[in-house]
Amino acid sequence: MTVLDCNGRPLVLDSAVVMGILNVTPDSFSDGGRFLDRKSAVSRAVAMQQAGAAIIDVGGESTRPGAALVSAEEEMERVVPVIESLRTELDIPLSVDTSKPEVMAEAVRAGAGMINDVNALRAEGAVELAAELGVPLCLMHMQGEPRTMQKAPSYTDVVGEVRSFLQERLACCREAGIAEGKVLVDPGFGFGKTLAHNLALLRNLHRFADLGAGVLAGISRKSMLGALTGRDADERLAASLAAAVLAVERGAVVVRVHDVAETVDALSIVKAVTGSDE
Ligand code: 7PJ
Repeated sequence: MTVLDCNGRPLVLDSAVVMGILNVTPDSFSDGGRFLDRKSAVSRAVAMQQAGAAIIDVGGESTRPGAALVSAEEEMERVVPVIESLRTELDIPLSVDTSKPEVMAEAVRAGAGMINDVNALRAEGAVELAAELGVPLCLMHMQGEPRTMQKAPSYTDVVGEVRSFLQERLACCREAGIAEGKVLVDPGFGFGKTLAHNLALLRNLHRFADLGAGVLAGISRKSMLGALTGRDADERLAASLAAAVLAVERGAVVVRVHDVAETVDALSIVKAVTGSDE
């Protein structure tokens, strides 16, 4: 049995699980900032738990292409009170989607049980801090930075390069004393990638499974699905479910999604057919 101890709450990864996305940003593209207010953030998270989410990912910094930078203070004001409330209202673990060490520290103090960093702990002091905080981590690959990453993504071998990057970040964590079993890796769909890059990564996702870390995939409602279907973000449910199923078939153990109930249903079919719990 694979269990991550997320600040006292277990995340069981014997079969693929759903991470529900809770954006607490005023400009987040998929919920338009409607959940900024703490009470509605909490009720949305409770609904995601009831729908079968195994963990809720709380993010206060929009990382969509071209998004404005947010100060650590502003980000903390957005996420810390929400994490404090969720810690008492929910039973499942919480993760914090941040790249800033100050936010990581405050969020874990407030009850977050995982650090999900789209920058893979490359900020000054982040690896050492993560080792000290002791919670599980998700290391994501990104080429460039959110403001400019979609301008000219370029790779000669996208799968090999993303894999090497994650391997290097895992080694860095190991050297800092972080147990390998505590770390998830994520190729970072849409973060400095063209449609062709994203498709190559999804097609070859099984190649990340042998890095010695669980694989997390975040494809829900992303623009790669819009490019393939011609649909706006709020009409990408079917495409998101197909992507989640394909990712889990290729070894993903966590899928980060907006539509929790639907994804849980889809994954129950994958589990029944592939026997991924055996
Ligand atoms: C991801 C994320 C992702 C991980 C975002 C969005 C953009 N964290 N945070 N993986 N994406 N680990 O949800 O569209 O793909 S924010």
